Amino acid sequence: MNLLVTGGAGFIGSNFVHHVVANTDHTVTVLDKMTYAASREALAELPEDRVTLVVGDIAEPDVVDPLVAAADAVVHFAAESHNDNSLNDPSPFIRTNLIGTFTLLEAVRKHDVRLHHVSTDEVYGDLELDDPKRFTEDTPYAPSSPYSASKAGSDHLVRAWVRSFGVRATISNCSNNYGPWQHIEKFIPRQITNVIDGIRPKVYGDGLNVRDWIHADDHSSAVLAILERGRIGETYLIGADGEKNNLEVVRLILKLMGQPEDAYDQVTDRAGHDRRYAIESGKLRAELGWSPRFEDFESGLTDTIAWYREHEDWWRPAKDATEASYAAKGQ
Ligand code: NAD
Ligand code: TDX
Repeated sequence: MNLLVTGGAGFIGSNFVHHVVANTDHTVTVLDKMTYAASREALAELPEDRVTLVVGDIAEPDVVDPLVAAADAVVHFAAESHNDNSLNDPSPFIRTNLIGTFTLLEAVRKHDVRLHHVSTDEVYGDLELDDPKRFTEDTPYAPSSPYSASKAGSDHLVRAWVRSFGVRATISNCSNNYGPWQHIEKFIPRQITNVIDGIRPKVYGDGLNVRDWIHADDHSSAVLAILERGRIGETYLIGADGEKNNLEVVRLILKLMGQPEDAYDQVTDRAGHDRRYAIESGKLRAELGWSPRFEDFESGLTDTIAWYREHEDWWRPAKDATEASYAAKGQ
């Protein structure tokens, strides 16, 4: 197959491209706007006869249409992805996540091309800390932020194009990813690079918010399984039973980096901050036989810390501006 992978120069998209090259015979065309979140380095060393990068915007029909026409399947990762940025300025989230997904849907509809839409557990809103329930494919949508509302809207568009136009699509909603190549605006790489720089980690509010962590390699293997064996029109939740609160994560980062575990600051909370995410991934595991490879968070985090220590050249240019933007909000 020739796969069109949108957002393939981002954190998870680039991981997926490596996964496809290593585990299949497919060729890949990456369509990526190369925003601040993209990196060419993440796609370096891939075989040129298997992977081609096209720089362009998924919200431009003239860019999208011929690429979709030439593809056997589209895997749609491209998005504005950071909640804090969506609170500062929602407009790029509306354009990319909603208009961009609409533009892709019209192209796959016209050319009858299979689509897999990559989404997030944040579309379901949040859970109480003591709620025994986890999110399932049947949980009602209740997004909190402009980012999660735009992703929820994109999911609804995909579902409507499946039902009304017979588009051959699947959807996945995954929990929080960690691993190499994640932009340092995000929680885990922000704190690792802070510690490297001698800055105390910054935890929002009381730090008791829970995220359900999964390694990006496991997200990629799940997306490939759904693309190859998922039932058309279905949604699959992806998660690896990795619930941890933010204080636990920060304390572990500090410990693994040889610092006192209480050497962090508590800072201004995020507006509308979701309390807890938790994924029940039984459908994916039972139907498609998927299971995560990284079940030990501490060892995955140890590798991730080593990776950021070894790739300072990659993240350093973004560090000062990222921290200045947080500092302006007391974070
Ligand atoms: P990222 O911000 O690291 O990468 C996004 C990529 O999309 C970048 O390469 C960027 O240049 C590209 N892009 C942005 N706007 C574009 C446009 N208009 N046209 C073409 N390309 C564009 O994001 P990520 O963390 O890798 O997330 C990828 C996908 O996975 C997103 O759809 C996100 O909602 C979803 N997701 C992420 C997580 C997570 O924990 N990071 C969890 C669940 C789901
Ligand atoms: O400096 C920080 N301090 C802090 O306490 C940052 C950047 C974050 N946090 C908290 C907020 C969250 O409770 O850490 C948690 C994780 O924050 P993010 O890394 O911003 O992730 P989150 O908002 O949970 O969203 C992520 O997972 C779902 C991804 O960014 C989304 O793209 C994905 O859809």
